Formats: sequence, C-alpha cells, structure tokens
Amino acid sequence: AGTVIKCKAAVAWSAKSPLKIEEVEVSPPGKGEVRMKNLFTALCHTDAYTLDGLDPEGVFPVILGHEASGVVESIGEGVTSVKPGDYVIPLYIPQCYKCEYCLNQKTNLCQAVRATQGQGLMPDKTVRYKCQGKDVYHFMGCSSFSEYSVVLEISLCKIDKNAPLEKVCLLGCGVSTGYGAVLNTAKVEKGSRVAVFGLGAVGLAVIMGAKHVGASQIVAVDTNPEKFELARHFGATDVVNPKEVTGPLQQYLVEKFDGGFDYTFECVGNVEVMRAALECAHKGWGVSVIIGVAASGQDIKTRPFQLVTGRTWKGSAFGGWKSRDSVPKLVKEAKDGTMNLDPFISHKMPFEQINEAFDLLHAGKCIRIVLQM
Ligand code: NAD
Ligand code: DAO
Ligand code: ZN
Repeated sequence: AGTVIKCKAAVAWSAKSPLKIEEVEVSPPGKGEVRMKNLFTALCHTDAYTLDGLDPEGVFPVILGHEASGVVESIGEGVTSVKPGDYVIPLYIPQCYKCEYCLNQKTNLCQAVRATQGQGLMPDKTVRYKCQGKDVYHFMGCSSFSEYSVVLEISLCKIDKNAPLEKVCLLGCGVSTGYGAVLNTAKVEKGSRVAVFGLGAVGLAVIMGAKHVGASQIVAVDTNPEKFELARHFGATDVVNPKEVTGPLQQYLVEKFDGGFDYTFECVGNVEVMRAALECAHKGWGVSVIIGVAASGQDIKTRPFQLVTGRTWKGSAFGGWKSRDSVPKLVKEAKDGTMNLDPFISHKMPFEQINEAFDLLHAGKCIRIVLQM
C-alpha cells in the first residue's frame, strides 16, 4: 500500500500486434480509487475488437481486459465500500448512485465517468500505469490483463469471501449480459417462445436465462453447428443453421415456428442478423433485443411496417444490471448452484499464454477462456 507496485501485465503497444508481457508500474490508488490484484481474467470480443484496431476510439499503449475477479490490495482516500483482502469484480459500467442515470430505475448506464473512461483515463485525466517510462492507458475502467490494476470504487463490487473466483470472473461481462437481457430487458415470461441468434457465451447465457424463467421453446441459431450440443445442454429445444436454410432466414423461422417468437435475441453483432431477429419476432407482440455489438459505422435496417405491426426493437448493455447492486447477487446464484458457470469455461490457461488465447478467440474455437494470473 502507498507505493508503486511493479508487476506483470500484457501491454497492447499498438493495434494489430500481439500483446507483450511486460513489467509495468502501477501507482497507488488515489482518492476514490482501489488497487486490486487480478487473479483470474477471461477474454471477451471487445478486447479483441480493440486490439484488432476496429474501435476507432481505441488508444494505445493500453492494458486491455475487463472480465475479471480478484482481491483488493489497497484503497485510496475516502473509499468505504471495500477494504484490503475483499474479493471483488471490476465493472465496466460503474454505479455511482448519484447521477441522473443511477437515480432512474429504467437504466443501468451510469454516466459518472463515461467521458474519461472512454478515453482510457481516470477522471483526473491521468493514468495509473507506466511501462518503460511511458504512460499506458486504462481500458473500460478495468484493465484486467495486469496483475494489479487501479479502478474506481464506483467500478468495483465486493462479492462473497468464499466465491469461486476462477469462475465468477465470467459475471463481469458475457454471462451477466445474456442472462440479464432475458430477465431485465425483455422480461421473458414463463411459457414464452424464444429465439437466440449466436451461441457464444452471451447467447448461451440467454438460453440459460430463458430456461430459468420457464420458456416453452428455445430455438438456437448459429452458423457453426459445433455450438449446438452445448446450446441443447443449456436448454435449447431446437437448433437452426442459417447455412442450411434457403431463402430469407426470417421467413423460414416464421413459417416453421408458428408465426415467429415472443422474444428474440441477437448475440452476434451482425446487422443482417439483427434484421432477421427483429423480423421473426411475432407480429403483434414480438420483442427483439440487440445485444451484439456491430462493427463501427454500420446501420440497422428494417421496413417500418415491421414495427407498425407490433414488433418492438430493443437493446441491452450488460444485461440491464445496475452493476454494483446486481453482480454480488449473481455471484451468490453461482455459488448456490442456481447458475452453473462451468459449461461456459471452454479453456483454462496461464496468463502468459494470452496471445494463444486470442488466437483461439479469433478462430471461434472457444466459449470463454479463463486466464490464471
Ligand atoms: P462469440 O463470438 O463467442 O459468439 C458469437 C456466435 O455467433 C458464434 O458462435 C458464431 O458462430 C455465431 N455467428 C457468427 N455469425 C453468425 C450468423 N451470421 N448467424 C448466426 N450466428 C452467427 O461472442 P460472445 O462473446 O458470445 O458475444 C456476442 C456479441 O455480444 C458480440 O458482438 C459482443 O461484442 C457482444 N457483447 C455485448 C455486450 C453488451 O453489453 N451488449 C456484452 C458482451 C458482449
Ligand atoms: O454509457 O454510453 C454509455 C456506454 C456504456 C457501455 C455499454 C457497453 C455495451 C457493450 C460493451 C461490449 C461488451 C464488453
Ligand atoms: Zn451513476
């Protein structure tokens, strides 16, 4: 506490080049900040998206990573909600409890540090990392690809002391996102008929949520048939490979599945799939939720008549969960067995193999890879 820590981190020096494991200097936490030791971190597409140079706002050098779990090392002035030794999960959507958004029950998008977080900076517009004498940017307020990171108290939640950290890191992004989109955004009711497009961690978590609330039919759609077995394990009742469908996918789904679905979820990030997901929502009442993040600059399209005739298009970020209130509860669900995180973990690897892990991610050969720091 109180001094700079030298530790290992995977630094992204520039877009489109592999990460380098470096010794970095991590400053002590300032006012309202916490220095945590990351013990487990998983990889998510947003890390890859930024590393691939696809995020026009991406800044370098940067320490990526945002799906993690660990323990508090030290706290800065004024921090009251955590203490050294506490188990924690960093949160890329903070919860300040004060902003207009936090005070509105209709949203989870706390805006307290939106501008600086997007620029890779702390609210005072400086950074807490140095490598080879150079400043290194933060990422999504988390930067979990480092043994130690400095995060804001409002971007951190305390979880049960004996939580399985090697699993609950997944609650920092993908699993919470899909599960929450069902429970909070769509509010899927028992007996509903649901379609899920994209069967990565997010889509599988949608299936888990749909099963949990008692959906009567869950149709899982993916262009990679290798994903179907796990989808069925989570509760999919039917599977569809769009590559085996002739003609428009939405038309096929509407005809085969009784006029379409009560709820559909796009978990790919493809604007054509978003259209299909909207248009196979049932006429009169179907709701389609966009979760996937499309490439920058892309637009979605449909005929306005699709909405005039009773379909609703929605979107969901981090499953609509107000982060600090909700993630500790999700951790309890994982601990008491209500939610099983094991099937989401396709690989466990040491932190040093992070570039191999990115290769697997790019090849679509994993659900979630958990790296042990
Ligand atoms: P993933 O890559 O593991 O899964 C995507 C799946 O989509 C793969 O199984 C792939 O085979 C399938 N797919 C690709 N093209 C398809 C097509 N044309 N039709 C049907 N299936 C297709 O990704 P993930 O980690 O599960 O994330 C899914 C999406 O959600 C990404 O866009 C990610 O950025 C986004 N995401 C959003 C939030 C949020 O808060 N909104 C949070 C996390 C992730
Ligand atoms: O408040 O303007 C805002 C942005 C909040 C962040 C929403 C992120 C949703 C998707 C992120 C991709 C997954 C890590
Ligand atoms: Zn807020």
